[in-house]
Amino acid sequence: MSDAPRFDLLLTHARIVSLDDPEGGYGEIADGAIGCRDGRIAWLGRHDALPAGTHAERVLDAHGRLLTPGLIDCHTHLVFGGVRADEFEMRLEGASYQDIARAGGGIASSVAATRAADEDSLFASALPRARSLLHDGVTTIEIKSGYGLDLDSERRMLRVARRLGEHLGISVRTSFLGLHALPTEFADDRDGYVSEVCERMLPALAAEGLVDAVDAFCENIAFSPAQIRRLFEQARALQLPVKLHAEQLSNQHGAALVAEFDGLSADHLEYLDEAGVASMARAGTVAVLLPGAFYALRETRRPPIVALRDKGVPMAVATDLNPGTSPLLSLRLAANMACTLFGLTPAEALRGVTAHAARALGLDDRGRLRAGMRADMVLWNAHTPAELCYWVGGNLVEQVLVAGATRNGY
Ligand code: DI6
Ligand code: FE
Repeated sequence: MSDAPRFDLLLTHARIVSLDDPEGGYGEIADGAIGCRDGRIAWLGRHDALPAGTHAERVLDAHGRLLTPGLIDCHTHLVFGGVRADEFEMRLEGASYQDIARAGGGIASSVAATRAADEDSLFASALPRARSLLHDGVTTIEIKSGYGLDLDSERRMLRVARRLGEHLGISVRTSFLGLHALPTEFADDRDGYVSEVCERMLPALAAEGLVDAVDAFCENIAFSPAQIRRLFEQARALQLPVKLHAEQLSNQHGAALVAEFDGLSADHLEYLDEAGVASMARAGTVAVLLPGAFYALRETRRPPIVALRDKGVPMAVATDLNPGTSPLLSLRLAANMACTLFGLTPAEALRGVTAHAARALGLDDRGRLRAGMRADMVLWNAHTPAELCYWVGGNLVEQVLVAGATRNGY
């Protein structure tokens, strides 16, 4: 009996939705079991195929409930000072996002509030936002900088992001978004700010281990493809992966640029054209769909879902949680919106918040349930996978496991 498996945790009688299906289906096992050892999935299969003599330190009976990979929010800006509900009111009265940005509001107002906040107060304000995501079964969160726009303030944001991960016992991946907006002290010198970001801020923050990826905002109210190319060249020299806010408000051909640098993802994409889709398909760059921003800005132009699907571009879905364009605190609601507003199927939306979100972060150890993967899993008070996209709001989570352990942080 010496080769009978021994597990730290054995989940029994689960309706497993592995999302590990090359055809793009749910990858379901109706009455499944999963054995975990040392934080990883050691065995997965039909319950009645469990090897004889299996021993487990702890057994959790799922009673037929749905089990999925932990959700992954691969695009957030959840660390910031202040709130911008006033801009919500202005937009309801007819002002556009661009009008507000040009008048000195928008990102600039979050920059002022973020610069004024010390590390502890930034942490305290971000914590409940991160917890909201956790309540939806999120086990990995990407967090961007980009409201500091000077070295010390960007560092403070990234340190807070790391601290949130440690405090909550989840994975946090950081993206440096220095080229998010132009800080007032460089108002007449956009290229000077690009140099500051490329030559000083990025190398310093990367050397401190605070940067997992490099992002930028490619837009006529932000930075041009030529400026972003300089940043991406620096990222390449530092061996850091890149991603990009691309084609959100207009077509700047940002998706082709990030694909040229073998980028992890191009995000937003409402104004993406056929050539951009083709570049992403060639490079394997993930399309990160952000229906929260589409909804909040009352955008009418949708990302080209049919073309992305036809060309086999993997589609992820994220909250874009930020104070301006997407004050959205639920990834499951983002998945619902991706179906209702963009026309994804529930299977696509679920892959979008798991397997494809992992890929958008360059992580190959999570997002699907299979032997060898991290044991990040959610047990839901739901019986069919489509339900996870169908309910609008509410709390469907029964239990969350991070690396095989019940998550702390509530
Ligand atoms: N696109 C967005 O939707 C957010 N950033 C970006 O590049 C908006 C950020 C904000 O308005 O604070
Ligand atoms: Fe964003």
